[in-house]
Amino acid sequence: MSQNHGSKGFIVVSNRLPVVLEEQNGTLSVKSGSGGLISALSPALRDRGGSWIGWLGTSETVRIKHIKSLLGPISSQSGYRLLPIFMTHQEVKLFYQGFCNEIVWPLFHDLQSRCRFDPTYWDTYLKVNQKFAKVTVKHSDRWNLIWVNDYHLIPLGKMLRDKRPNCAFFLHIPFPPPDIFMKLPWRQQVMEQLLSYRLTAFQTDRDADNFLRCFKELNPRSRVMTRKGGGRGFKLSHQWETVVGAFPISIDFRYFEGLAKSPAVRKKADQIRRAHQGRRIMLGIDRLDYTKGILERFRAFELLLQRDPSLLGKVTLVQLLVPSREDVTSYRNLREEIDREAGRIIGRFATLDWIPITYMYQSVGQEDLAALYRAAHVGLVTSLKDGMNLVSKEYCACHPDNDGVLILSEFAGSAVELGAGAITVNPYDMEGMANAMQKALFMPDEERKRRMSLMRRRIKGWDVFRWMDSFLNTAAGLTLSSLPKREL
Ligand code: GDG
Repeated sequence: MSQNHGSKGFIVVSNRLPVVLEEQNGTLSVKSGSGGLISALSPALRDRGGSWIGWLGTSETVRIKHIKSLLGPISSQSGYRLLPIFMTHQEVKLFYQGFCNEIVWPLFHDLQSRCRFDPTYWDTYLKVNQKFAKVTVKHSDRWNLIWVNDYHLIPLGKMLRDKRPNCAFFLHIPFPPPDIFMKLPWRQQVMEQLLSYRLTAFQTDRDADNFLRCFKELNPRSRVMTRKGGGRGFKLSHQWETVVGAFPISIDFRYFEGLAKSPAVRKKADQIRRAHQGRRIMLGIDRLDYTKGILERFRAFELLLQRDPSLLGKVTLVQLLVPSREDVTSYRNLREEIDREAGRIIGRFATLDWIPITYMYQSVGQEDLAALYRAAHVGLVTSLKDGMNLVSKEYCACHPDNDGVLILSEFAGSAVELGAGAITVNPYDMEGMANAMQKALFMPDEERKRRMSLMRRRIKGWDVFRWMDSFLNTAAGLTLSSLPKREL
C-alpha cells in the first residue's frame, strides 16, 4: 500500500486494543488480547505505522502514566502506536456488557430472544462513542483515513464526520435481515450512523444485501446506485454518498502454514496424536460464545456415538474453549451448561481407557494452537451464525499435506469461500451434523485431499493482506481531500 493516509498515517479504532491490562497483586501488566478481530488486524497492521485506538479491557483508570509506559515498548515492537481509551465501571456495564453484548451481538446473530433492550444502554453507547471520538480527533489530522472497526463503534463516523470526513467502517459480525433488524428500537439512528462513513464494509454479500434491504425498508424513496468500481452507492442527500461492499476477512495463510510445517509444531502434533493412541481426533476451537454452536456440536457427537457403537473408543472430540466475556451473566451460564453437557456425555460413554471428550477451558500459545489444528483429523465449526470464522481458515492452513476434513456451518461467512471443499452443516440439525461427522471420519483419502487442497488454494489466494489492501485501497479511493468544510 502506497497511499499517504495523512501526516499521522492511518488510524485504526476498535473497542479493544490488541493487548489487555491485567492487575495481579497490585502489579499491572499487559498481555495479548484474543478474538478474531485482533488475530486478523495484528499481522496485517504490523509495520504500517499509524495508530490503534482502543480500550484496555479494564475499568482501571489510575496510574495512567504507568499504563502509558507499559504500552510504549509494545508500540515500538509492533510498528504502530497504541492509544488507550479508559472507561468507568458503569460505562463498561452499560456500554460493553449492556448495549454491545446484550443487544447488538445477539440481535445481529439472529438471536433476538437473548436481547435486553434496556433504554439506558443507548445513552451510554453514545457517550462512550463520544469518548472514542475525542481521542481520535486528538490523535489525527483532518484528512487522515480513520478505520473504525465493528459494532461497538457504529456511531463514531457520524460523530467525527465534520472534523474527520474520511472514515471507513468494517463490521466483523453478520448484518441481520430486515425482520430481525427492524426489532432494534434505535434502527433508524443506527442506519443513519452506518451511512455516515465514506465506506461501510461487511464480511459477505449476504450481509451487504441484508443491509440494502433494511435501508430500502427504512428509506423507501432513496436511491441506491451500482458503482462502476464495485460496491453500491447509497445516497441520503446530494452532498453525501456512502459506498457499501463486501470484503471477506482472512488469515495470514503463510504464517499458519509455516508454523504447521515447523519441526516444533510437527513434533507437538505427533505427540498429541500419540497421546490419543491412534484414535481419530475431531477438534473444536472457539471463544466461549453461544453463537459458536458448542452445545449443538456436543449433542451431535453424542448422537453419533449412540447410533454407531463401533466408534466407541475410536474417536475423541477435543474442545478448546477460550475464556471470553466472563463478566457477562449469560456467558457464565453458558460455561456452566457446557461443563455439565461435557460431563454428562463423558459419564455416559467413557471407559477405563478412553474419554470421549477432552475439554480445555483456557487460551493456548500459537504453536500449541497450530499443533492442535495439524493433529486433528476433522475440524468442527458449527456456528449458529458467524461473520466469517477464522478458525475454519486456520484449520485448513495448518494441513499442508491436505489430510484433514472441515465440517463447516452453512451460516458461517467462510462457507461462501470454503463451502465447496467442506462438509457443510445446518447446526440446528443434530442428525445432519452426526451424519456429517460420520462422513468426515470415513472419507476416502482421495476425496479428502481434493477437498482440502481446494479450500487451501482459496484461502491462499485471498489472505489477510489482500483483504486489508483491498479494503484500504477502496477506502482511500473514496476519501475527500480538498472539499471546504461547509460542503460536507
Ligand atoms: C469475530 C467474528 C470474524 C482461539 N483460541 C485461541 C486463539 N484463538 C484465535 C483463533 C482465531 C480467533 O481466536 C477466533 O476468531 P473467529 O473468527 O473464529 O471468531 P471471533 O472471535 O468470534 O471473531 C468472526 C472475526 O471477528 C474476524 O472478523 O471471523 O465471525 O465473530 O484467530 O486462532 N488464539 C490463541 N490461543 C488460543 O487459545 N493464540
